[in-house]
Amino acid sequence: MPDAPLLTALDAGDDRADALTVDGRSCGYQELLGAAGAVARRAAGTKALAVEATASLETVAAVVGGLLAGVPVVPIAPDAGAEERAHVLRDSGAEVLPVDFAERADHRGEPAGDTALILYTSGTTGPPKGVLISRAAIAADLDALATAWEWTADDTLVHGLPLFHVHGLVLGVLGALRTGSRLVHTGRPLPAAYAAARGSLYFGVPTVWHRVAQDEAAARALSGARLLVSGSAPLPAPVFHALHALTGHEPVERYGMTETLITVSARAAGERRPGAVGTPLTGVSTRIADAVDGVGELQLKGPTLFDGYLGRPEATAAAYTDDGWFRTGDIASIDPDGTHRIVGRASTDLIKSGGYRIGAGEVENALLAHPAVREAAVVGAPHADLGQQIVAYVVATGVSERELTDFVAARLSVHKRPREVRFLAALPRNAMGKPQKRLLPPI
Ligand code: MLC
Ligand code: AMP
Repeated sequence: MPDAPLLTALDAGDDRADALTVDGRSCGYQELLGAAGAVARRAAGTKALAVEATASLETVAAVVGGLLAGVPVVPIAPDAGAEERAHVLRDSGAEVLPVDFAERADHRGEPAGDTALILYTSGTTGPPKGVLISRAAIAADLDALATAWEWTADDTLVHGLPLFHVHGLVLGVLGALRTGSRLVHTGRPLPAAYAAARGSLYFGVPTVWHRVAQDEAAARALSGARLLVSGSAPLPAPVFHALHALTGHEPVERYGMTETLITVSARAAGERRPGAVGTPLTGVSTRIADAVDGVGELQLKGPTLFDGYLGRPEATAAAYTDDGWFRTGDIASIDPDGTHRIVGRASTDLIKSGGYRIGAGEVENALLAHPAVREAAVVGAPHADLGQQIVAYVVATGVSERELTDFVAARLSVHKRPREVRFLAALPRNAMGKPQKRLLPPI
């Protein structure tokens, strides 16, 4: 498996001029290979390739170029602030290289490099960690998903998700280049753009599906699709039902993580239950640990798992049980017929907002870097559109909510900014002086 090429469709010789459309610009596989070849030549021999992951053909060419060169690709959120960007570049040693989509070079035949991607993702505390994702894991995941969703070269995949995470990049770009399906990336995941693309297979996070369900004309236009897929956060049952009513499709929900890729999914040919994420993909084993009434931590084994956190052996070891299962930190149950349900997270310090994973500690540290802030506690509050929204409780004087929000947006990235800031005289603490988030005033 590691020696087999990852982007099999690219080598298959198909050259539809519009095999790929990103934010309104189209190209065929030969053009993409040429532009990627030019990137690969430049990247050859570097430690890792940093890619400014805008929604553009340049990003796709850069990622494919890194893969052709056998150099790990490190996508960076285009709105990443100075602090976050510096951390990712320092930690990975990745180089930023110019990408010109008009350049062409021949550089075919993927080498058998191990690490395809290093994706940075937040933990409960500290700065984001680099997740090492191998070619073999990506290939195994995409093949299992192609089977589960009956995803083929006859599909047109449509989405508008960011290209620096598993959902938009691994499934949404590499998936198309492995299965050979046409790809239409809409630039942003707007309901009207999804409707106009007339695809067969659609990907979205629950926030996107919530917005589609609120735009009746856009939703009805999706009735001609084959499959609507939701993931990255729990799809609320009302959104499931609204999509069904408007599009005629029950959405397929699937569950994943940066560290594991997608591991559990409903099937194209199977039942789709609101509030459930289906059954394990081919090769994936699951168990519920320390279950109370059948509910406990979901643990996993399988070929799609990561190769560790870059340079953090202790964090990698802590992510596994003594008997070798990956600890997801998600709380789940399994129905008698094997259908999995994700019912929550073990730690409230990992927030999911709009499908983005955000560590409370990272936002707290950013707030504490502001000279006016003495104390900070960050939580995820339930939110109808975003799933959770980031709320910051701060002890601070002489600074406005807007200033603090902008400070975090500029230092980390826009999606990590608190959407609401509450000023307190002091944080609630226990006798040991530790802040007690559950005693914070309700939002
Ligand atoms: C607002 N803006 C600011 C700002 N406040 N800009 C600078 N500073 C500030 N203080 C601007 C933004 O630049 C943007 O401008 C606009 O406000 C809206 O930005 P937003 O608030 O971030 O958009 P929002 O509507 O909240 O986004 C919703 C969303 C997004 C669904 C589009 O959350 C999203 O793309 N989510 C996908 C996340 C994802 O792919 N996760 C997958 C993880 S992988 P402008 O002008 O640009 O509008 C994974 C594994 C798995 O989980 O299982 O899949
Ligand atoms: P990330 O590392 O950004 O990929 O986030 C992974 C987390 O997203 C998981 O640990 C889950 O908490 C959450 N997640 C992904 N898909 C689903 C889903 N279908 N239902 C509920 N939670 C999900």
